[in-house]
Amino acid sequence: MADPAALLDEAALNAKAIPQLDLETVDEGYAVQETLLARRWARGERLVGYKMGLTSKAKMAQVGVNEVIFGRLTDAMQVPDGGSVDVARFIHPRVEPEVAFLLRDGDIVAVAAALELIDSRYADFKFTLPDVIADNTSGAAFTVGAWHPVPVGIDNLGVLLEIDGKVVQVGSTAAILGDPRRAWRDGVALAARHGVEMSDGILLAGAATAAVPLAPGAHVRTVVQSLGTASLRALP
Ligand code: OOG
Ligand code: MG
Repeated sequence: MADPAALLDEAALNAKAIPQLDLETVDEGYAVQETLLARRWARGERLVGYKMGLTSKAKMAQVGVNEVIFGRLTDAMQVPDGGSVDVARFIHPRVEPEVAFLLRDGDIVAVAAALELIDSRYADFKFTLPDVIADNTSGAAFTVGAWHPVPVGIDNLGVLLEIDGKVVQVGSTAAILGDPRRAWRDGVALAARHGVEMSDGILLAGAATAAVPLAPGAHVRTVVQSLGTASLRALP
């Protein structure tokens, strides 16, 4: 078989879906993710953080995979808050509301509302657990709102996702493993088991609601109670 990391990399670069790889194990998935990222570091991209995936029941149900996963965020994936993103670069982009942590030396130093744009490189957005891990957990782009000091409780904050001013998803940070800080703790442990130290940079805790298709021209905003907003516009 062709190098799975090369297939995934080219699928993303050409915005052209590929068939599922049918990798067999989680370890194999993370090994392919590592090789995929190595191709991006070689093109000059830089690591800016990490993302957790499938930390809520809504997300697990949407994609039919029931395990928490982690991926990497690069500088090329970051869109400034209120900025624009060319969705023609993606295959079948979806957007979801996130809570972002800023990590320094293994501690959380700030928190923000965020948006994640996911785009499975697999046809029909269908994959197994090892395959989605290999695909850097469908990561495509993200936007982080203004950083805030960490409020005392962040385990039950209301979350709204709006498209063109209309609310399309409603949830609570409680949906994220009961508390987004648990996504951080579990994420650090999971990453460590796979040889990755998740101690500095941005960490997306995983979406509290299902993801929504992102169409050209759409204006997307999330509001997280006490944490403010994050927004982006899909270019027409
Ligand atoms: C996998 C990525 C999941 C999240 O927030 O749960 C994720 C996918 O849904 O394609 O980013
Ligand atoms: Mg996500």
